[in-house]
Order: sequence, then C-alpha cells, then structure tokens
Amino acid sequence: MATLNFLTGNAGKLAEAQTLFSPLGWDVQRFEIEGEIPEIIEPQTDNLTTVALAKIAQGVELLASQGRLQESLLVEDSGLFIDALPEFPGVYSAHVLQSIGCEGILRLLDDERSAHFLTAAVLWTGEAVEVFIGRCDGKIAMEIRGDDGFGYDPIFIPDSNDDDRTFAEMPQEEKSACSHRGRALRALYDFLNENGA
Ligand code: ITT
Repeated sequence: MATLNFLTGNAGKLAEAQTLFSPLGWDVQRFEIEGEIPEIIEPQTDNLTTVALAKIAQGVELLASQGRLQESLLVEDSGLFIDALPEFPGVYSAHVLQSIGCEGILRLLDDERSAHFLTAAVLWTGEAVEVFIGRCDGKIAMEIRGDDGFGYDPIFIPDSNDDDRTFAEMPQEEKSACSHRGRALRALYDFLNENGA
C-alpha cells in the first residue's frame, strides 16, 4: 500500500481522506515530526489556493529538513462561502467557527441561504506541486442537525441531496461522494494513477 502524508491539524479532514483513499490502496498518514503536528503559518489572503500553496511551501521545507524530500505530502485549505454574506466566512472559516460557531452563522441569515464549500488541495509529489480544486453547492439549514462530520457539517445541506439532510446526517462515504473535499481528492487520486504513482 502506498503512503500519502497529510499535513493537517484537523482530525475530521484526516478521517475523510483516509476513508476515501484506503479502498483505493493508499494509506493516508498524518505528517508529524517527533510525534507532533508541525506548526504552520497561514498568510492573510482572501484566496484558498494561496493559503494552501503557502502551507505546502512550509511542508516541503519540513520534509527537506527531515531528509524526506522524495516523499509525497498533501495539504488542503477549505472554506464555506455564503451568498448572502459575500466572502464570509470564506478563508476565515476556521476563525469564525471558533468564535461564533454554527449557531452564530444561523443567527446572521434570513431567507437567502445558498452557499458552497470550496477545497484547494495541494500535493507535493516528491518532485513538483499540483493543485486540485473541489466545490460543493448547497444551502444553510434552518437549524443545527446531525452528529457526524465536523466543522460546519451540521448546518450545510448539499444540493445533490434530495431529502434535506445536512452533511452531519450522512455517513462519511455519502458526504465524500458529493463533497468539495471528495471532489478535490478524487481528482488528486486520478492524477496519481495517471502518473504511475
Ligand atoms: P488545517 O490544519 O488542515 O489547516 P483547519 O481546521 O485549519 O485545518 P481549514 O482552514 O481548511 O482547516 O478549514 C476552515 C474551517 O472550515 C475549519 O473550521 C473546518 O472545520 C471547516 N471545514 C473544512 N472542511 C469542512 C467540511 O468538509 N465540513 C464542514 N466544515 C469544514
């Protein structure tokens, strides 16, 4: 089984990547140095891809410092974008979740509830950097629902879902089949396959 290192502090993201890649023969492991997840500095910018590229640049330096530059490394940056609140929470999704939470988002919204998630996944192949984007359209629920998933999952209803369930009310495989992360990571997997990784 091939190994893919994933530099992330988010256990939910790691679990989703593992669920998606393991049936495909890839073992996704959290990238750690001496048992610790390395600290990564995210730049102030309104672009997810720019953030993800800054993360991979730091990750590749860390690989090099460990003499592991030939290994692959994955990072990703994701955000929730709500049409009624332009660019919000967007690149500030992690900070907004920590400060006002899903309840706070619900309090800000009226009838207009359309939204989408975006993921910018960046892969260091051991030689070069590749970018994969995934998007999932949907809407913000009227209330918090479901116990699965993480982050904004209890308030996001994907359009592909015809029974109004939130991501947090779906098994992980069902979320991955239509999610922003699932789309970006399947594109990444196709790239790995086509390039004989
Ligand atoms: P990293 O260490 O990988 O950077 P993070 O938690 O800082 O992890 P992001 O900045 O990419 O991740 O994510 C922004 C926020 O959006 C964060 O609070 C996540 O919990 C949330 N989020 C990301 N993907 C999500 C998803 O699929 N469903 C629900 N919330 C999600």
